[in-house]
Amino acid sequence: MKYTILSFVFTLSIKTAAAPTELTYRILERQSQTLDNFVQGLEIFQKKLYLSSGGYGESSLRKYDVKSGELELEYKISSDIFAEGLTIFKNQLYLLSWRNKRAMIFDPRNFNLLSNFKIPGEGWGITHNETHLIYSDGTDRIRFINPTSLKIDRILHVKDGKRRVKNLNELEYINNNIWANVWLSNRIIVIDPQSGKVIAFLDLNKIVREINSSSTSDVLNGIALDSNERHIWITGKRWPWRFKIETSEAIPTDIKNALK
Ligand SMILES: [Ca+2]
Repeated sequence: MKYTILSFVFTLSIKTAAAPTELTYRILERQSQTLDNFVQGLEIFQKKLYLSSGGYGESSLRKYDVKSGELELEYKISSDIFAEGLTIFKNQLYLLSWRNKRAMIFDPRNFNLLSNFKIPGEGWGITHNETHLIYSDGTDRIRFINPTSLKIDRILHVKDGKRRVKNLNELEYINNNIWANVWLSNRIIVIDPQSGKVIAFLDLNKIVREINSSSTSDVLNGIALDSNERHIWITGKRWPWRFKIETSEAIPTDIKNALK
């Protein structure tokens, strides 16, 4: 009897403290990428791939055709700005700066600079859901910006179990969750946007090892959802390739609910 109770308690604690689910993937396609792409932001909008490249004096916005992979448009960012993540929301392109405490708004068609607004600290990665711009600052914090007032409505702290996950970098909103690169990690994590819990992850160690063995590339960074919910482009800073991958099924709702 005692054993039964203990074993029940043990099973329950395992369930409530369940580890994030590992997603699997397969590579569908690879496209070559020039090594001057110091990738900070990656997003697909209307069959074009938008990429922001960082560095002082070398930051730029680039637009590639998704199908052919050809560069169609480039805009050089002012040399005092280190460009970070980007996202396109309601036909406006938002670009973060790393340490200027500013985000810029561009017309994605021609990269005309429309305006800018203040952010409280560093900018790293940015994405959006249907109502908010969502960005990271290199800590465990993810902020939700109201796109009308440009004020911060909510701050989420990201945790894997009890551990805070810092260095959150490039982001992508996929299937009602926030996918994030973690700076210096070969994993992409999947975050529940209500609780901040890491509910799944994708281990890209194999791709990173292949890249590192053939070039002097930097870390994994860049996630862009293609038109299909399970087709995702991933890349890294100064990587010679970007990869289109297909991930395993979206996380089942019962697992997601059990983790809340
Ligand atoms: Ca992205």
